[in-house]
Amino acid sequence: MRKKIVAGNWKMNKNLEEGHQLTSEVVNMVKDEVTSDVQVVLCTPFVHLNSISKLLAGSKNVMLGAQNCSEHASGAYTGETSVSMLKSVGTQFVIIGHSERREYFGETDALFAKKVDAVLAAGMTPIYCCGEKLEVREANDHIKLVTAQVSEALFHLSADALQKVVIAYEPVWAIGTGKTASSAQAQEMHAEIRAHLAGKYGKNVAEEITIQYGGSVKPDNAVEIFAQPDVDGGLIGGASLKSRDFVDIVKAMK
Ligand code: G2H
Repeated sequence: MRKKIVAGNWKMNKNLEEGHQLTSEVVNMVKDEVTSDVQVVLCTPFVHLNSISKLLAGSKNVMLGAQNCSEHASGAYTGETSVSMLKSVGTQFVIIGHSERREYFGETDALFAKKVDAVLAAGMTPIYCCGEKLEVREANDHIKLVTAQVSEALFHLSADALQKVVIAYEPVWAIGTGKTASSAQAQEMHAEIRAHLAGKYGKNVAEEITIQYGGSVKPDNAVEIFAQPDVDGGLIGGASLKSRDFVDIVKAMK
């Protein structure tokens, strides 16, 4: 049985005090209300990780994630954050390949492959994001593009290593726009990604990989999206900034 994981991606939001408050609310609500075995991850800004890690210490199923990392181990890389730094403050997950990193910071699949290696070598879980822009979907090239993103960043891994990776499918046209993929569009792409993994690693390995959906997930659309057989959780941006909305989304993952 693959793991169900709902992760909040706070992006560049919340100062430290606000982040502590949001974390405490989420931890308490999850403890009181979440009965399923879903794992919850809070991907906070770097500067909050150390102190939020302490707030999560007593929580069984709320874990800590970062939103990026350097591909380098250490050294003269001004402004960068290494995987060992992240690990040393209790980080368990690292988002890699988010479309905002692709679009605004020029990051490529070749770079993501290195970052995935660094995260795995440090003993953390990469959440590797893939997804197409609107013009790619309109040209009906979305499956080709997304499966290529998966191959280029992940297919150098051994089967053992791949099984430690989480994939997040996030159609770019649905990110922060209020538009979501329909549950059928999400299911179609998740099944295509899983078939692509199976083609390289075999069906048994592919069946073990958690594939999250991301892109304007809200409490009122989460139930239908999460009910799809190949959707194993969500990567939640805007709606993760309010504890009530985020925990309602977590509860939609059965
Ligand atoms: C996609 C998602 C979180 P939102 O970027 O990764 O954000 O839910 O705001 O569309």
